Amino acid sequence: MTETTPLIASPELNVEGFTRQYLRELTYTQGTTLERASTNDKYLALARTVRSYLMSRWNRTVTQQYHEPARAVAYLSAEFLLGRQLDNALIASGLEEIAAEGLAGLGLSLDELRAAEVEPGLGNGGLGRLAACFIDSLATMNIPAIGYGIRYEFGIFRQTFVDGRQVEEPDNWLDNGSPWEIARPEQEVEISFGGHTETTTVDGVEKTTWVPGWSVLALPYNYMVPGYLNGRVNTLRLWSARATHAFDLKIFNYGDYAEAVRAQTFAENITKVLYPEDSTPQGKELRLQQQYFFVAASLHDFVERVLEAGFDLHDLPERVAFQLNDTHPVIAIPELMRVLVDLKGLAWDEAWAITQKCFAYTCHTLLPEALEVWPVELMSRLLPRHMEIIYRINDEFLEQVRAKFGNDEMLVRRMSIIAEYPERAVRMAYLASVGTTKINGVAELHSQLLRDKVLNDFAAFAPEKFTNVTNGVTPRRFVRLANPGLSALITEAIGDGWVTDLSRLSELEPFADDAEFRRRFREIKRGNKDRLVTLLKNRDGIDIDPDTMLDVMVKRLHEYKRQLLKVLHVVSQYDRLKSGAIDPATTVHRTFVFGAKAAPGYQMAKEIIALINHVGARVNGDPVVSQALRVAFPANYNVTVAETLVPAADLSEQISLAGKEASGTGNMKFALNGALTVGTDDGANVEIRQLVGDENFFLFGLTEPEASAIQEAGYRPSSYYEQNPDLRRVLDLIASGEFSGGDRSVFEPIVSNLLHEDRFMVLADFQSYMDAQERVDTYYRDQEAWSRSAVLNVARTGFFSSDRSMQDYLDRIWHASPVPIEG
Ligand code: GL4
Repeated sequence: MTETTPLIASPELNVEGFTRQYLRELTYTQGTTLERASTNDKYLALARTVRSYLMSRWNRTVTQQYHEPARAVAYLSAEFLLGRQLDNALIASGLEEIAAEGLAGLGLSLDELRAAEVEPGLGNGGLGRLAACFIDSLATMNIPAIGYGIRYEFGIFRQTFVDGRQVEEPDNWLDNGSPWEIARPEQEVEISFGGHTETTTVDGVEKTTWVPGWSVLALPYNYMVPGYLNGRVNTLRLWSARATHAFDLKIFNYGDYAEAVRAQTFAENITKVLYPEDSTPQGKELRLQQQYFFVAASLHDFVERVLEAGFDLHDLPERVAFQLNDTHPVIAIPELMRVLVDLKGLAWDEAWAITQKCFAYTCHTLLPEALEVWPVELMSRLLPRHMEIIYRINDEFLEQVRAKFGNDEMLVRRMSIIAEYPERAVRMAYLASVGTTKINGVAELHSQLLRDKVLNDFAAFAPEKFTNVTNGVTPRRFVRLANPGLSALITEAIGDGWVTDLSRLSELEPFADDAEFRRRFREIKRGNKDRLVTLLKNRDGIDIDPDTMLDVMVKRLHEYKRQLLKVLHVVSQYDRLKSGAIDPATTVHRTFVFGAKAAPGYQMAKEIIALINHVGARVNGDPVVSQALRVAFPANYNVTVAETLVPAADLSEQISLAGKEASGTGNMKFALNGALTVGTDDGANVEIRQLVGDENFFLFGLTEPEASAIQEAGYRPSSYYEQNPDLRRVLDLIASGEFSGGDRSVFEPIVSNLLHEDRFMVLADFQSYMDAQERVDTYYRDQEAWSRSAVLNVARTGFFSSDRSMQDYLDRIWHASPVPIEG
């Protein structure tokens, strides 16, 4: 492709240029005046102004990509939890100060307009946020990459509390306009479902075709993914469902207008809403439709581009690495086979070799219930051709298993992609293991447990496929933007190279022993707490005291993460303060901050939310206890809140049962911002502790082998209750109705579950956790020692940059290289 568009210069990168462009956007795109404009008008004009600075880079990147022979990374993910776009675009374009000054010149405040942005909540939690960090890093590292996902009309629900209980409200994030996306209706793709297959013999060769029953259109929306000050702007392409025109027309011709509109709605349902379960999929038909919908559209999109650029499909593995973000996009494997064999006429074996080389799979869980499984009945009805392809993949795979291990039918049954019980179903993690070149876990311990437990047969069959890539977080959003004070201090000490090379934080190490540096570090932490005070006051009407230790547990509400263990600690402190066992005047004052959404159908999680809120109300309302303790549980925790909360935290709670949290990424964000961690030996906590050192980390709890051994021997939680008087007091207090207005029935299910089942061993770890919290208090009294440890946490956790994660993927899995943008 030759570029014929004359180069339109970007607006000038100075205050005059910015102001001119801003007024242009306000006048000609928003159609208003400075005097009349609403806050939303002013925000939209600002977003478009910033976007205009990145537009020519975006065009240049896309054009160059068409010609490039380089291997591209295509990251397939059902979730991208992007967070607000404006700030990131401002720093990526170098406009931060210019914009602030330009707006001030017009009597506007950048901070105020910033606050008008509604974040796109197109993910549930860590998995979706990880995808967003990864595409940021790929752009910053100059890797030709594209993200493919779903443009949900409603993202993760908005959480509110009514009487302390979670109530979900729709997240209509598109309502006020969406200045960061560009629709490309001319590039829409038709995606089919249902129907049946037909096999015919042509010249002695059998050929199967799919005769689908219905179809919808996938309409792409492009989002910019700007690299940090490097001239590259990659693309995130999110698909939205529309009814096909043909479908409409047919019904319109019958004169049934209402029916035609209904069909439209039916089609658009596919991308209507993000499923709000994190780690506990519900196996809903619409979810499989979503998965196939975005994956088929994305493969088509990429394959057609490769063909248009004149490449041969046999070379597809040299053109692309498709990364499957968990099992959600795994239906891409049979889909690529269908495209290559049925549509492009390649022989099966040839197509299979290509497919395996193109795909790699990341597993993000250890919970058996999180591994997606689709009933054969459903798969056959919705995707009959794919079901046939999966059967053939499975038959050939099981032949190889027999060839390698002999006729061990138990093993064959265990490894079959098709489960037989409790119903015939496709195990997507197994399909992913068979159809890819590489399988990775997301932290060392997790990858080890994948090999040893979850996928052990597959690891025995193809050990070379298994690898680890420890997760990371983007330092642009989670340090540079979220913590401007600390960023400036770091830059003053070691220069600004750390923003794109976070390993350089190690140069801060000597400053841990510098009293003046520590003092400034504390001053910044205190300033960050003040920012949080303002946020919680304005957003939630919550008052917190910035002079207390900020003890934070924010993450999805899940039993394995053990918010309950944290509650038991709060209740224990409440009890000791009330009974006079500790003195509110002399004890360390803490504010416990919780943030957590529960999947709407997850009853126990919702009960735990109610318990936290009820305990919080009691603690905060008690004249004695509240002198020393307060609980803050702002509703609707999201990326935006995290950006203010994380830099303010003193203590990071990472207290999952060992062997259950695949990695965690919040743990990294807190450590990088100078919070100390109280944590179990789980997920990436293991690596954090190894890096920061035992003396700068509060470790507690069973190890994974210990927990497994107890479970195997028969775990009896009530024995801990019987033997530990402190634990007994805490559970009895909850059971007594102390936190439920005297009503003993309210939290009975929680207490009874702990005593009789306690799947995640809260009671087993209770005492060890209490002891760790004692150590926290003691250490916190020595502010010099504490801030020394905090600085060392920052200096030693540069490893957890998502740039490093991306480099590991590049070296171990993708084998793609950077391509600088010219011009
Ligand atoms: C998760 C894991 O639970 C979490 O530990 C991990 O950090 C994250 C990203 O790898 O993926 N898996 C699922 S499902 N949701 C997650 O957040």
